[in-house]
Amino acid sequence: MRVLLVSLNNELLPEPAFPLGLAIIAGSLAGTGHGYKLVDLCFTPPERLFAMAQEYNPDVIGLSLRNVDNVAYPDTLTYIPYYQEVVAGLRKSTTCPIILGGPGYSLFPKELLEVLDCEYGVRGSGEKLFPELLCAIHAHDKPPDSQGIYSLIDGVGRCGTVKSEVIQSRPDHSQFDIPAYNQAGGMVNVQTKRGCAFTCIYCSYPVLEGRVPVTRPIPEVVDELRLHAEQGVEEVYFVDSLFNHPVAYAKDLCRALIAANLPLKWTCYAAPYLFDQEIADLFAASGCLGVEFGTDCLSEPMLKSMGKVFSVKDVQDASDHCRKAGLAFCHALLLGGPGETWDTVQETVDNATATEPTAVIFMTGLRIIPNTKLYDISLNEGVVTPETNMLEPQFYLSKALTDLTQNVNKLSRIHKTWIFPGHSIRCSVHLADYLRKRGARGPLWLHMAKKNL
Ligand code: B12
Ligand code: SF4
Repeated sequence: MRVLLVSLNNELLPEPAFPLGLAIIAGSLAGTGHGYKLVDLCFTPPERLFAMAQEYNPDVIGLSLRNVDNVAYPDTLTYIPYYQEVVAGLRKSTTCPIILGGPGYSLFPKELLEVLDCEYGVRGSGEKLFPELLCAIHAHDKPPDSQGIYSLIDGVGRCGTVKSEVIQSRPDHSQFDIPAYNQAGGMVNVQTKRGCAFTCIYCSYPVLEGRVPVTRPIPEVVDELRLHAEQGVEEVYFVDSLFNHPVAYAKDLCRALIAANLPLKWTCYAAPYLFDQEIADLFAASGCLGVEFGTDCLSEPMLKSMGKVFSVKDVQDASDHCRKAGLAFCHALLLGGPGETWDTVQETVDNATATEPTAVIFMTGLRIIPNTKLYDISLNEGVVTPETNMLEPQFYLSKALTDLTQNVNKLSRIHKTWIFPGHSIRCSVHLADYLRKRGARGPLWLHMAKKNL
């Protein structure tokens, strides 16, 4: 069959995100006999996609939906109307079935099939299910009744927990414009594991990838990185939910990277938990430029309320270890959870400031995602009801946080290297362009100190 694969994401902030998931889907077609063409709407206007779809005349289209919205409050952005426009354009160019997939899709599998009026969806890891679904479509069979495949035509679709799955196909980058990502400050992405064992109340990552971390063989990861380095890639982002857990695996991977001596720099998400001096040193020695800690808050009662397993002291220690190792670090803060008051916010702000971070990403309001503990709390408190359309961005914000905008504006004037995405402060395409033109590469937060903003 002729398969048209499309990455719909065109969000440029905080940087263009290389669609690794779709590259893995493309890789899963190797040896299946299906041919494919790939269009990445990050750098291609939709009109070109429509023309190409008409010319290629695909038997099936696979759409990758990364983001549903920008999870930022109060300046919330939803991408659904744009997706509807793209699907409508494709429907004018072709008559073939459309399969949806990707992390955004996987959070709202039934809702998005309905809203976009597409035939099939694959929830969670797609590299095994997508070729299976193609086989079924080719044979005019009902799709396999597997947890993960949804169909409007055949009424298939079971909710349930996504199981962590080992990565089963190598990404195929051949039809992507990697130089365009480099030029726009993006990075090539690599995944070393799936799943997160922690239980933070709001988090969608275990919903998407499962609760048991499943790691890839280290030599396989190093081979993938070597291939990137040979093709001139200089910076890599590890897209793991948490790069530093399981700790022993992360340390072994760093040792393997040191031994491989690849000319690559990297950044990642990490937890400020069991982040000792040894791991900070290994990160630095293996090419790490900076670490984005999923800190969320720095007041003990709020850490507990958010389901965090670490303490304020753990965060202080992790920050010290980074500083000693020469690593840049940033705290991603998420304020406004159950029980938050301006006093607990102030405590977080004071403690975060004391760690002298390179930057802070300061988010207010928690996007409520179905199948999380926060969803249940929100139901109990009447923030949402079972009938609420959760595809429309719904946020939890503690009622005690009155005068949000004024207070955040005040904080932003004091903390010049802090970024406030939900308040559009130090987070704009204009600023990104400004920094990129001055040579900033990789995550923008690494460069916040470069200009008096
Ligand atoms: C790493 C990451 C980032 C990094 C990206 C760095 C980089 N250089 O790419 C940073 C921190 C910059 C970032 C930023 C943002 N992110 Co982010 N990010 C992630 C994360 C942790 C991993 C994404 C990833 O690459 N996964 C690895 C790949 C291999 O997996 P995958 O894409 O899911 O693909 C698999 C399946 O989905 C499926 N699949 C994928 N495509 C297709 C297509 C078809 C046809 C099929 C059948 C299957 C299929 O198969 C693939 C292989 O198994 C996810 C959470 C998560 N754990 O998934 C959030 C996530 C995707 N991000 C999210 C969001 C919202 C954002 C931001 C908008 C936040 C913001 N305001 O800044 C920005 C947008 C950036 C952009 N330009 O788009 C949300 C999206 C959901 C939503 N509510 O919309 C997520 C899910 C997290 C969340 N908060 O819930 N992000
Ligand atoms: S916030 Fe981080 S540590 Fe907590 S569940 Fe999500 S990915 Fe895991």
